[in-house]
Order: sequence, then C-alpha cells, then structure tokens
Amino acid sequence: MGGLFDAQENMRALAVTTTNTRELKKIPKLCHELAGAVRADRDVRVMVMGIPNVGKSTLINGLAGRKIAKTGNEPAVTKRQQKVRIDGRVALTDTPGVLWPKIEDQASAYRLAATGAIRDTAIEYTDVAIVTSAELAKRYPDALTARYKLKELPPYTAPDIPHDIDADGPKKPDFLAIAGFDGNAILQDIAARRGRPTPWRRGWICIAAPKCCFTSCAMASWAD
Ligand SMILES: Nc1nc2c(ncn2[C@@H]2O[C@H](COP(=O)(O)OP(=O)(O)OP(=O)(O)O)[C@@H](O)[C@H]2O)c(=O)[nH]1
Ligand SMILES: [Mg+2]
Repeated sequence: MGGLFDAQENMRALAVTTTNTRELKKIPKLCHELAGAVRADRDVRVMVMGIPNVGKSTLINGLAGRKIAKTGNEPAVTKRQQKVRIDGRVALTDTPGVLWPKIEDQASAYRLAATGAIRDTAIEYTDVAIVTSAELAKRYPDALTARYKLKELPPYTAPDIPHDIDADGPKKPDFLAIAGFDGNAILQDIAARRGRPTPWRRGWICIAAPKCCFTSCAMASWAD
C-alpha cells in the first residue's frame, strides 16, 4: 500500500500503529519534509483527515502524548474540528470522519462497513459478515485460518453481493456453508470487541485494497 501512495507526487506513506510511540515520532519530521521551508517561528499546520472510525483522533492523542481528542470504536465520535500543537513545530487539526455523500458501489459499502466506518443501524450486519468472510477467504486465507483456528478453507466461492440477497434469501446460509466457517463468528467479534481495538479489522488484515475504494483512509490505520 505504501508504494501506491509513495508513487504520487508530494505524498509519503508511513505505516504506523497508534500505540507505537516510537513510530509516531517520525511523523512531525515527515510533515516538515513535505511542507518544505517554513519560517522558524511558524508551525507546520496539518489536518488529519479520513473515513470515520479509522483512528484519526487516537493518532492525534498518540502524537500529543496525552488524551486531548475523544476516541471510540464507532463512527462520528469527533463532531467538530479541534486543534492541538505538538512538539516539533507542528499544529494538528482533528476532523470528523468523512464519507462520500452516496456510496454507489455495493462492494465498497460493505468494505467500509467491515471497517466500522458505517453505523450498525445503516447496513445489515449479517450481510457485512458474509461479504467480509468471502473477501478475507479470497485475499488472506492464511490469516483467516489462523485467526479462527480453522483446519483449512474450502475453495473460494464468490458470494452473492447482498443487494439482491434479500430477494434470494437462501443464498446467505449457502454461502456460509460453502465457505466452511461461521460468518457469525466475525459478527460476534465485532460485538465482543466494541470499545476496544479490533485486531482483525484494522490490524493484521487489511480488508481494503486501496484501489478498491479507500484511497482516502487515514494512513495510520492499516499498520499493526
Ligand atoms: N487495531 C488498532 N485500532 C486502533 C488503532 N488506532 C485507533 N484504533 C481504534 O480505532 C477506534 C477508532 O478510533 P478513533 O481515534 O476514535 O477514530 P476516528 O478516526 O477519530 O473516528 P471518528 O472521529 O468517528 O471519525 C478506537 O476504538 C481506537 O482504539 C490502531 O492503530 N490499531
Ligand atoms: Mg475522531
């Protein structure tokens, strides 16, 4: 993922985990490098932007070394902009999460939901589990097998994207059976881990191939 961003002009990608303060310390220096010459008595002004619930405020707290911004494992925790100065002549602005006004592409919508960027009430979470299970099985079979202590995964079968799944109800259990594991385990993970960092969601598995839909996600979110 770093390569994709790094290939763009005036852009640098840095994979960090918000709890790893040693990695975070690289960020002010990188900001100065990107900003170029700034008067010695001025800060570099930085906006932290990205999709909801992706770790922007946690990143700011980590950079500031204290809890300034409110955080939480749900979208729209940050309601307004908040500015904070940190060491190294950097002024950070936290911002509310942003999404496209309308997400036309169903696959993108389900990926966003899987990361927690979309409220539980706005999308059918069983469908999210189905699509996410299938995508993980396809892209990260080893990680999935390890996480859920599975002996093996059956051959990949594309799920029916659930925009028509309600019309064709039986496809849900079919897919879960074909996949050979219980997609509800993923749902239970989401429920059990609410309020805590969710390692599979924003961690050792990156659900989003950047070209799919997420090029605007906060760079800090896919690292650990
Ligand atoms: N696994 C993991 N979880 C993280 C990381 N950074 C933040 N989180 C968790 O992600 C959740 C969301 O964090 P926030 O900082 O509130 O996210 P945000 O992007 O500010 O969210 P909004 O303000 O709602 O847009 C919290 O439960 C954090 O503990 C990380 O590096 N790894
Ligand atoms: Mg926030």
